[in-house]
Amino acid sequence: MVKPDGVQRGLIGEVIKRIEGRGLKIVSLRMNTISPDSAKEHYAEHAQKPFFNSLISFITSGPSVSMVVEGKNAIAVLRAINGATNPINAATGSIRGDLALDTGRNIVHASDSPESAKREISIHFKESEISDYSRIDETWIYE
Ligand code: IDP
Ligand code: MG
Repeated sequence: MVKPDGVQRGLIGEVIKRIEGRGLKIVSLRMNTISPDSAKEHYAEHAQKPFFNSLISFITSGPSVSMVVEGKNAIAVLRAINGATNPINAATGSIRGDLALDTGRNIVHASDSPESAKREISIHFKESEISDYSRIDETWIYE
């Protein structure tokens, strides 16, 4: 997900470029302003954290771009593309390491396990909105 700060800062293309360039496949994509109910469901694991209310108001404050991304080790690779949660710890070369300074404005979200990916995808997308296709360069990305 490109969070509202990423959209406002004109970084949608920058995020997508890094995902596509790595060889990961975008199989669904949408811009919308997430509803408070969906946001609370999405971030349910953080409901007891002190930053929960500000996180929910931030993530629902304007349009964000949600994607479903597939590929070999997609979760680990995408989280490395994003970088550590706190940008101060994010490697240079990652999105957060190159473009962010504050944990509460860290531009992107990515699921942290296959189970959370399944759960989060079901909050943001219908099955019929996910495309099943091959990229023409797959034989040059995968051995
Ligand atoms: P992640 O986005 O790297 O998976 P999580 O620990 O799952 O990180 O936290 C979800 C989001 O909540 C973070 O991306 C960040 O926007 C926000 N967040 C996490 N910890 C803090 C904090 O200590 N202060 C403010 N916001 C936080
Ligand atoms: Mg997380």
